[in-house]
Amino acid sequence: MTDIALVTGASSGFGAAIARRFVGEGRRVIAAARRVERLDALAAELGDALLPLPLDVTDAEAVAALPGALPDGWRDVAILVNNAGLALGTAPAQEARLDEWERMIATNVTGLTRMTHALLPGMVARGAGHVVMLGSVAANYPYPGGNVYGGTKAFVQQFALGLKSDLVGTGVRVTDIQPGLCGGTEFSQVRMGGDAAKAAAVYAGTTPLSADDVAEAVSWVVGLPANLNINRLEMMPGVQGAGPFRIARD
Ligand code: NDP
Ligand code: 8X3
Repeated sequence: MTDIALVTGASSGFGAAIARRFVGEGRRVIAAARRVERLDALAAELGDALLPLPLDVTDAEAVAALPGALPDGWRDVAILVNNAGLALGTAPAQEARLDEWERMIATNVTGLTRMTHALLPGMVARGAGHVVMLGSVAANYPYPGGNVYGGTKAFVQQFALGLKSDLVGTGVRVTDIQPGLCGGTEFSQVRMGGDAAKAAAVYAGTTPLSADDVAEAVSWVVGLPANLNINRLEMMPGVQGAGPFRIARD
């Protein structure tokens, strides 16, 4: 019996790369996202080992019903990858849009929390499982315009550590993967409201991480012996580092 992984946000970027990597390693993957045609394309590429699952993680009822709604043979989810998430905007807090802040919280915090709440009891009952979060370096290092996005990822980090504490002795592992600058996904397109030039400028003149780098990290943490839990894994490209404090002078 192969492990079943449920990956949220599998229609793009990290989620699609993780789904491909897991299927390549012999796992079966439930690929969840809102853009069903993307998931269908992934299923056409990867075959029966991938089950497309139309899901909006901000839909409380759909997430709560998920464990019972999965088809027979797909219910024993051993690995949950809480990857669905987004940043919206780079404006300073005093100029930011409240609806964008609320959408980041609804997806990155509330959606991720509900997914975990829905699938964790099954893992504990089976005495094995792994919850992998896609956090960010933004949890650890503030930067101008990162305000609520960084706040959501700080929640993810502390939630993951809290889960780890609760789950001691249950056989369920928890890991927060914290990537830095990563190109080749739709993250910056989404953040810049679809402005392709602004999104491209984020990576201009750099060699950032790739989605495959992140998938490799996820694959590594879940493939480790069951007695070994990586709590947090922070990863940056060589071209990135933390900046200094900002000081306004007269
Ligand atoms: P992408 O924009 O390429 O992918 C985001 C995925 O999330 C999409 O598949 C999207 O699918 C899904 N998603 C968004 N909202 C929802 C929702 N309400 N319900 C279900 N799925 C949703 O971004 P990345 O792959 O780059 O990012 C993935 C994760 O990694 C995010 O949590 C992000 O914060 C984090 N991250 C990204 C970094 C980067 O530099 N790229 C660095 C560090 C962390 P759909 O629209 O089809 O629903
Ligand atoms: C995405 C990485 O540095 O843009 O989480 O916040 S960063």
